[in-house]
Amino acid sequence: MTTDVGQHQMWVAQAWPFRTPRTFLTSGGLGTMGFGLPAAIGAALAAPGRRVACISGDGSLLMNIQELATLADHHLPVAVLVFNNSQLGLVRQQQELFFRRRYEASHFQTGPNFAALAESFGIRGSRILAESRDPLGEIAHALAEPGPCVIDIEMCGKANVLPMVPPGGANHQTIEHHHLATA
Ligand SMILES: Cc1ncc(C[n+]2csc(CCOP(=O)(O)OP(=O)(O)O)c2C)c(N)n1
Repeated sequence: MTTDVGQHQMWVAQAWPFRTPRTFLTSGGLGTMGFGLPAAIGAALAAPGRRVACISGDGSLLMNIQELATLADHHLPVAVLVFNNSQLGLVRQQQELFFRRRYEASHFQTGPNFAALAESFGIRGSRILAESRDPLGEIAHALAEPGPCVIDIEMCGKANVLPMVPPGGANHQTIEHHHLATA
């Protein structure tokens, strides 16, 4: 499992049931957007035959989207799941919680169709819409086929990742609930 940087990364860290050491490749600390896809390619090359998932955000994936060509060239079993909220979600969350909802440059007005973009690189692409009645089933269906794929998953743009440590704060100042942050 690899990730990029943002809300999707925190959700993976908080919710994915990791069982084996060294199976979570993520760019923490001074986290670098664009890390996820090349890291997934590296993981797939290092562990032949194993399925690798890269969970990314619509902002982060665009930072190294050209690596879809490398993925296609090597035809590696990497599934890129885009948590697509049409936002730089973690930036939006911080503007909401710590900057009195002064939103600036955190909402995308224009975003690509990542499934079509994948197809243009010769990689299978699919799209899960917010109205889907069976998103997990659709994701499982897309993952069932071998080879590389990009699954563009439309997300709610209002969700916040909690708990979180506020910028400049220490771990004992972790925010657990939304109302604490906005009080
Ligand atoms: C190269 C780089 N530029 C800027 C940042 C600062 N930054 C951290 S998270 C984030 C937003 C990430 O947005 P997205 O990839 O869409 O993920 P989301 O938070 O929506 O899940 C930004 C701009 C960074 N970590 N790396």
